[in-house]
Amino acid sequence: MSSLDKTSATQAESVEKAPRKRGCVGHCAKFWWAYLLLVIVIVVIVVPVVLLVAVPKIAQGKLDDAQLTIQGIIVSRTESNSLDMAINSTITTDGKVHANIDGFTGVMYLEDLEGHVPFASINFPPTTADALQTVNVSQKLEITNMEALTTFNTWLLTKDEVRITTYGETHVHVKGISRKYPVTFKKTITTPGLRGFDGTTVYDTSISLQPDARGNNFKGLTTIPNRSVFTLEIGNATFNNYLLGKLVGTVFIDNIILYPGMNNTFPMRATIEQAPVLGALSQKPYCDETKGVLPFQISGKSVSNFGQSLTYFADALGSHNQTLDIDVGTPVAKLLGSPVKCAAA
Ligand SMILES: *[C@@H]1O[C@H](CO)[C@@H](O)[C@H](O)[C@H]1NC(C)=O
Ligand SMILES: *[C@@H]1O[C@H](CO)[C@@H](O)[C@H](O)[C@H]1NC(C)=O
Ligand SMILES: *[C@@H]1O[C@H](CO)[C@@H](O)[C@H](O)[C@H]1NC(C)=O
Ligand SMILES: *[C@@H]1O[C@H](CO)[C@@H](O)[C@H](O)[C@H]1NC(C)=O
Ligand SMILES: *[C@@H]1O[C@H](CO)[C@@H](O)[C@H](O)[C@H]1NC(C)=O
Ligand SMILES: CC(=O)N[C@H]1CO[C@H](CO)[C@@H](O)[C@@H]1O
Repeated sequence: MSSLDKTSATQAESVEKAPRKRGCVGHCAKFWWAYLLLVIVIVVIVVPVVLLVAVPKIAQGKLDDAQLTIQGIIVSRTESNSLDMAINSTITTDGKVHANIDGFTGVMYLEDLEGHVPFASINFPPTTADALQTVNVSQKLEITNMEALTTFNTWLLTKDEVRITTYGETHVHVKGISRKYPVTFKKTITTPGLRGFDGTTVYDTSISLQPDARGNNFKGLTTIPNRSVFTLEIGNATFNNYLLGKLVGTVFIDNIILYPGMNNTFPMRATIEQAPVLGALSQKPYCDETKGVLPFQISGKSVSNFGQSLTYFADALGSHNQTLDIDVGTPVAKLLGSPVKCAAA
C-alpha cells in the first residue's frame, strides 16, 4: 500500500466521524430507554452470570489446582469399634484468590479400589486459600464400615504405595462477595505403604528347652521398618508361625506402636514346637550353607489392645505371610554344646 492511499483513508475516516458524533446526541436522547434497558440487562443477566457461573468456576478451579500433602497420620487409642485419627497436612495454592473455605466432612477411600467405599470420615476445619495452609485435624473416628477399614489396612500393609482420595462438599466465600458458593473438595494423594514390613529382622535370639511361665521357649528382638507416614497403635499381636509350610507355633509381640522410620524395635517371644525346628536344622541347606538360619513365615492371628480385639488390624496382618530369616542355629548350638549336624541323606 502506498503512503498516498493511507493518507486518503485517514481523511475519509475523519470525514465520516464528524457527522456521527453530532447525530449521537439526538440518537442517544431518543433511544435512552434502550440504553437503560441494556444497562439493566447487563446488571440483571451478566452480573449474576459472573457471580453464579464464573466466580464459582474460578473458585472450583483454584481448589482443584490446590495440592494436598500429608505429613503424618497417627492412628491411636484403637478400640474394637473406634479409633483416634490425627492428620497433619498442608494445602498449597497459588494464593491469588482470596477466599475462605468452610469446614466440611470429608470421606476417605482407596482410589484404586472399585466402589470407592469410604473407610473413614474426617471433619476438616475451615481454611483460607492462602498460598500455604496447615491443616491439622485430630478426632475420634467411629468405625462405620469395618470391611472397608480392614481392606484399607491390608492395602497399607502389603502395598508399595496407596492412593487415598479425600472427598467432600463444602462452600467457598470469595472476598468482596457476600454469597457463598458450593464447591467440591476432591484430592487424591499417593503415600508409601508398609510393603509387608519387608526388611523386618529378628536377632538376639535365645531358646530354652523348658518353656517359661507363659509357655514361651523362644525370645528375641525384632526391628520392623515402617516406610509409611502412619503411626499405628496396634497393641498386642500374635502371629501364626510357619516353618517350611507347616504351622510350628505362635509368635507374640506386645505393645506395638509403629512409628514411621527404622527404629521400631520390640521384644518378641514365641512358643515353638521343637521337633520340626531341630529337624529343619539338620537338613541342607540349613545345617551347612545358612549356618542354622531358618526361613520362618509369620502371619497375623489376633490383635488386642487393652482388652479390645482389633479385627481391622488382625485380618490385615493375617492376609499376608512375612518371611523372617531367624538364626536358630546359634542359640541351639549354645544349648546343646555343638551345632546340629547335617543328617545322613
Ligand atoms: C503434627 O505435628 C506436631 C508438631 O510437629 C506433632 O507433635 C504431631 O505428632 C503431628 N501429628 C501427626 C498426625 O503427624
Ligand atoms: C501441624 O503439623 C505440622 C507438621 O505437619 C507442625 O509443624 C505444626 O506444629 C502442627 N500444628 C499444630 C497446631 O499441631
Ligand atoms: C502362609 O503360609 C502358610 C504355610 O505355607 C499357609 O498355610 C498359609 O495359608 C499362608 N497364609 C497366607 C495368608 O498366605
Ligand atoms: C535409631 O536407632 C539407632 C540405634 O538405636 C540410633 O543409632 C539412631 O540414632 C536412631 N535413629 C533415630 C532417627 O531415632
Ligand atoms: C499386652 O499384654 C500384657 C499381658 O500379657 C498386658 O499387661 C498389656 O497391658 C497388654 N498391652 C496392651 C497394649 O494391650
Ligand atoms: C526403612 C524405611 O523404609 N524407613 C522409612 C520409614 O518411614 C520414614 C518416614 O515415612 C522414612 O523416612 C524412612 O525411610
